[in-house]
Amino acid sequence: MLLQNSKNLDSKCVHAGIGEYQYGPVVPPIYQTSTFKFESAEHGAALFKGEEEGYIYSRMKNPTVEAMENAIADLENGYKALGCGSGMAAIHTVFTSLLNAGDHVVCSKAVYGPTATLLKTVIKKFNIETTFVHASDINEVNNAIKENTKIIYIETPGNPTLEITDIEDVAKLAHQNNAFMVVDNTFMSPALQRPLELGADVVVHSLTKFLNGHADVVAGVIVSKDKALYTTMRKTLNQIGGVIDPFNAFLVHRGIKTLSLRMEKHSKSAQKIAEFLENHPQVKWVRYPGLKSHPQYDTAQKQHHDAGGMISFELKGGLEAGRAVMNNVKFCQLAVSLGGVETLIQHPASMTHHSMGKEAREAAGITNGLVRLSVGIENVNDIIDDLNNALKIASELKSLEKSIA
Ligand code: LCS
Repeated sequence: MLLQNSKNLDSKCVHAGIGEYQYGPVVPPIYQTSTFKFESAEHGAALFKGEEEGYIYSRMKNPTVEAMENAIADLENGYKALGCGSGMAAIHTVFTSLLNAGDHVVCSKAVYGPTATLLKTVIKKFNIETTFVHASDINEVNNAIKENTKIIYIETPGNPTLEITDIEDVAKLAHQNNAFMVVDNTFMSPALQRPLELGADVVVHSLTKFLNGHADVVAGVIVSKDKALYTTMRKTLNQIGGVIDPFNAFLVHRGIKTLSLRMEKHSKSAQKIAEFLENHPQVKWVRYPGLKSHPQYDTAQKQHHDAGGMISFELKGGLEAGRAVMNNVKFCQLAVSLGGVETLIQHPASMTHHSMGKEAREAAGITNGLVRLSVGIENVNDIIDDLNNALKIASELKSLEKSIA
């Protein structure tokens, strides 16, 4: 059996996208070159005309980038993928490829802050309106659709509320209305959720997160279900120029080899931490797709292979108590981004989702007290002990305040 032919995800992660190279390396070489020599003037002309396959210039195509793209397309079960310079570059390329002036977008309220801001600012400038909905409610999505709706864009689970959308149901609705269904699959990765298999047309990722997994790259990807969508977006990306570079593509491809292993560990630890938080007297609520208390637990069970590494919670003391915890963790690190091997904690209202504005945050369910945790692959007891300790300090500070007052 060819290594690439295994249907098992853990094998796919190790071997996907790897081709044959000069000298037989088991790892794709880094083709750190901006341009490629032609055999002759006629050869160069044939490449530009598309009469022959080959490499011309690294904004258009590069073998190291292509290897990583093939790996992700294989994992997502898509036609082909396009590596981008960041997750935002990928999202921007999708919008500018598929939308025309006068079109309309339906977007879930639970999205990464800058995604909403991109639609409300840059995309809006081209006379394209967006309606934001709670996409977990299919009726809300249905009611928002207009004659000119061209894209239904969802992030599931959404950042940072972890609101979950039924991909299959929304994809059906999109297609009944001649719209494209685009899913940001960053929080789950193809190891835990494959939207194209559930009817989506396009998947985007911030590769900065779980797919790379090591907090050392900023990159993105677009995976298309068919050739027509891929060709359209490839042309746009080539014109916009927001491509990934070969070294970052190499690092992402290397990260993917351990994706299945990492996602298993992230999920196992996050489940334990979510249960610890849910049982802690100072915690007001916890959102985690693996908890029965999650409002869309049944949808999660249907479309996730495991529950992932992201948790959101709020303490009884709200913002002040949350800040006290963030300022007193010693093992978890206070930083934005997510999906790396190290545990990170952050405050969406004042950090990742600040650009959305208070009103949009409140509508999306991002309370001022919400704290987000990206669970790493360290020993879970170290993470729990750290949180427990920070929660204790936070409650002592509160009681001190009370005694002074
Ligand atoms: N999509 C999701 C779901 C994200 O969480 C992010 C970044 C992006 C797209 C954009 O990707 P980038 O351009 O950064 O590669 N999310 C971040 C976060 O929650 N904290 O810092 C970045």
